[in-house]
Amino acid sequence: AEIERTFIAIKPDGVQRGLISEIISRFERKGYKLVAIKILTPTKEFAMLHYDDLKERPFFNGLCDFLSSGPVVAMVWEGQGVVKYGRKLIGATSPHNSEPGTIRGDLAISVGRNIIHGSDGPETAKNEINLWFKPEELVDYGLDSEKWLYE
Ligand code: DAT
Ligand code: MG
Repeated sequence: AEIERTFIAIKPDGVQRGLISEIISRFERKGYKLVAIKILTPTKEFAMLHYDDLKERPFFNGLCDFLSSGPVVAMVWEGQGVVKYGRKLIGATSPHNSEPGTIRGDLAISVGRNIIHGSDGPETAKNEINLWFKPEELVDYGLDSEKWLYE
């Protein structure tokens, strides 16, 4: 697997519920590297851009109202296979179906309050990183732990 980057966001419910450090620690302990992070309240227009693929869905308006209702922690995480495996750490979209051990399985109940977003594929990841971050906000650096994480 290649070293790649994915966009992860802690939604307003995750922030309000005090789950920022819990969520960050799951990615960090796995071995992924945090290369960008900020906290902001997105505008509704920005939320609509982020969820543009879902604009025909009946829950789109409520979803965009929700994402723009308070602070969101926006992040970029890097590592081998992080796009796909990040989705595994997060769990199924509906917490009713998310396995225990996943972020949503352990920490959420309702689909509309599922606390975290993660890019669903490599192309989406690139687009979402470009939407949420300027290139200079992404930090290139090495971790000494990498030699213990990768053969
Ligand atoms: P995911 O966040 O797992 O990528 P998605 O991209 O299909 O899921 O949908 C984006 C968000 O929209 C999801 O995290 C929660 C909300 N959502 C999805 N399906 C929903 C539904 N049936 N009812 C209400 N909200 C829904
Ligand atoms: Mg999605």
